[in-house]
Amino acid sequence: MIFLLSDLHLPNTPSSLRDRFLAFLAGPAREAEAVYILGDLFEVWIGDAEGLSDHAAEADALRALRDSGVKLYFQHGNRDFLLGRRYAERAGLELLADPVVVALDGSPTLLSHGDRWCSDDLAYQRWRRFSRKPLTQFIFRSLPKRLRVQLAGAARGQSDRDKARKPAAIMDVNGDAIRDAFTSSGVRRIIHGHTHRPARHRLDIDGVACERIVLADWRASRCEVLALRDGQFTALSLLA
Ligand SMILES: [Mn+2]
Repeated sequence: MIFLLSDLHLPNTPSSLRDRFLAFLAGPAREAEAVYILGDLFEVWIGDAEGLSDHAAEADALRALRDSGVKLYFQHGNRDFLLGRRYAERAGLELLADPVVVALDGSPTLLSHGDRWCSDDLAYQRWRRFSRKPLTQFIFRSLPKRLRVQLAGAARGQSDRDKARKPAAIMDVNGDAIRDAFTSSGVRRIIHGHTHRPARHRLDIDGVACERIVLADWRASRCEVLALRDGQFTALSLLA
């Protein structure tokens, strides 16, 4: 069995979502061959030093799961793109490129956080390019913690205001971007998160039946992971 999840947006304060994630790692995840985390596991990430202290519980639980033989993969989201090697090594996470093709149950599958395909949102794509530059990240990392906290808060505030203001359609993936992703990668299946629009979309790409699966974001009323077993996808709810 393989589990895929994204967009948990775990805060660095006590939260039922964090408890449910830890319970998942100690429980159902133990049955898996691999767990793929497709970004935005954490709500905010200003650096690994802070992450190692704020999210020590998650690092310990992930590490224990990895040590039990479950492979753990992590792709960066737009909230936790600064998660680095230090935290990844401590937690036993293998960092994946975005996008990346992996064989899931023998079927090549393109995995991504998904924000790259929201290409109608030009302002967001500008921010994305800027924030992913090595120089930007180098400068950010060298700032004092107080300033990094402030900047991360400002970026989140801007993103929340934008979300309230922008038409819903531009915050979804762009159809042409998805078509390009299918044709350039040659896969028949894409799995991503980010848009908070969980669904399974069937598409016809140049006469080939393809599928795009969107993972569910977590909230108090919905904590679910996608399970893949014997070629079948099912959503597993973690609300007891
Ligand atoms: Mn996201």
